[in-house]
Amino acid sequence: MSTPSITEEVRTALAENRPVVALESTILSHGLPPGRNREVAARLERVVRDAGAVPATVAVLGGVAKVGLTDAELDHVCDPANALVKLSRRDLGAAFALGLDGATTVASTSALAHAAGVGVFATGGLGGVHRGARETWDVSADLDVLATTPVLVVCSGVKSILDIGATLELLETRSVPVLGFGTSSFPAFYRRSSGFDVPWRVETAAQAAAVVAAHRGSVPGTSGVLLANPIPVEFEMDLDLHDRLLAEGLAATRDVHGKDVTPALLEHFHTASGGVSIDANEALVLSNALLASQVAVELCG
Ligand code: PSU
Ligand code: MN
Repeated sequence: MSTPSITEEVRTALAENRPVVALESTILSHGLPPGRNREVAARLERVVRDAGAVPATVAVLGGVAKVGLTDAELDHVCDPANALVKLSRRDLGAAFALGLDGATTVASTSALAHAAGVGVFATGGLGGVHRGARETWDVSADLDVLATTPVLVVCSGVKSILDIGATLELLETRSVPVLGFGTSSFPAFYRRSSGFDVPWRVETAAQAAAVVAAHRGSVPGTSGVLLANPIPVEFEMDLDLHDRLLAEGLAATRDVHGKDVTPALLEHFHTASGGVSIDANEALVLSNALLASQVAVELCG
């Protein structure tokens, strides 16, 4: 892969071994409503800076992979009039060659961050194995990229719209270590616990950083690490509301396929919850950006 276009600020930080945190753009273009997405983009960058790291939001603009976006570029990514396409890792070559504007998922953000030399990445929810994957084969490329790309991904687990047990099994098969942050249960995005255990639990950012450093330094292979951080308690979604939205969302998107599935489900949650899910989504992604920054700081220490 040709080297992405890296902003001066990010390039300098990397050269000086200062902490950098990658952020994805699909959550902005396809995961949050217009207006709110731009506010969240700004808050995410602020959280990272306040924690002593440099934010590097990733997107493809005019066929060029960007690691670090200017304010004007963030405006562009967040404006629905620009209709950014959702780009997973396999779509990057097409986007480059055709000169497209696109938003990057966990898979493509991880790949581009790694290519730029950024090893820590914060997001909301990871893609995973969809319910019914036995028939549809719908398994997010996020899992495959995490298995082959040495980045730390900090997220709030995966949504219960997915088959969480199968997702965790696949992460085990593909040798991706999963750490629970202050929890022994894998989080389920809007809910703090999925009921499935995590293999490892860490209590502090320093501990998480020590695991990442040991994994990178002394374990053969090239997989990433998943650090699963539960949604802040005060934003955890009420269980009944959650279960209702989930049942309705799965029914409403039965005929949606491919890369449209995840955005359609998110849209349903946001509309049907009257915005509760948007507040939850923002709270957890900000919390993940903070934790990722703290780990990035430790890794540079
Ligand atoms: N899960 C969420 N919010 C999101 C996504 C997933 O709760 O915004 C986005 C991420 O960018 C993730 C992508 O990488 O969806 C996964 O899409 P798919 O299932 O099509 O691989
Ligand atoms: Mn899919």
